[in-house]
Amino acid sequence: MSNLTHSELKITNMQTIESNKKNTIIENSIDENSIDLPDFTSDSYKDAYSRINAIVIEGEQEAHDNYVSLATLIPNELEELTKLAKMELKHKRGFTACGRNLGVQADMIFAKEFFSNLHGNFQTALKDGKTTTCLLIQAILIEAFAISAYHVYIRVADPFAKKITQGVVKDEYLHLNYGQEWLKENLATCKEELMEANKVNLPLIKKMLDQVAEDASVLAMDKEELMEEFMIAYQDTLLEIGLDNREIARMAMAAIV
Ligand code: PL3
Ligand code: FE2
Ligand code: FE2
Repeated sequence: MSNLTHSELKITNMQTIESNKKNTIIENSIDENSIDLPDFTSDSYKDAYSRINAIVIEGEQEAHDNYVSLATLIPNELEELTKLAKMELKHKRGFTACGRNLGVQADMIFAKEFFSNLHGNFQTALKDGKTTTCLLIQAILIEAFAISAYHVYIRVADPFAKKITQGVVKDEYLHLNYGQEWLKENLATCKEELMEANKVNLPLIKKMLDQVAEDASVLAMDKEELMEEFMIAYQDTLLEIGLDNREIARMAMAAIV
């Protein structure tokens, strides 16, 4: 595997200068790091990647469009929202490069369909001027989904994609934080809408997770881990917004339907 070549080279160099004991430690740590890493060149990997990569590319494009739309609902924050939207296009370019690097053609038709329900709900809320619902869908649910998935992916990604994804995930926290702070400030007036939007859209996130699980497992991403990471990110955010444990538990239960 190409990511081992550099490390193996390093060992060869070190063997001439380091003690045997030290080399054993270095070799063990390399074994641990490379354990369970998939073969990035296999047909099965590339086939699964053609859908996962498309989902991420489509997700980043839709995130861009959603922040541009949000600026029409929160016009006094046009500048900030434009900044977030621009980051999403940069993410899209990054993940497009990841697919190109592996020689994979992204299945964009599959990805559009994957997002269609959530996309529809965002568009309806936008038309009705429901800022809270739009923010919950994009800045909380989608961003928490992205953050959790990217974290799990970073552990098993090829070296090129790993670097890109590490850069992206830092930005996604800023996006999640944006939604979190707006909802926190407006909690007194938006709680009811927040609960309703969660009830409708959290089950969609769960469904999307179920749908992506099989392809993700080919990329060595574990479904349980994806779900755990998502729930941790989501619960943390709701707590920061100012909801209490009982309200959060009630909201999380919406996923079990
Ligand atoms: C928000 O800025 C972007 C939203 C993107 C949605 C992400 C969905 C993640 C699905 C699982 C992907 C695993 C990561 C693989 C990266 C090539
Ligand atoms: Fe993004
Ligand atoms: Fe984002």
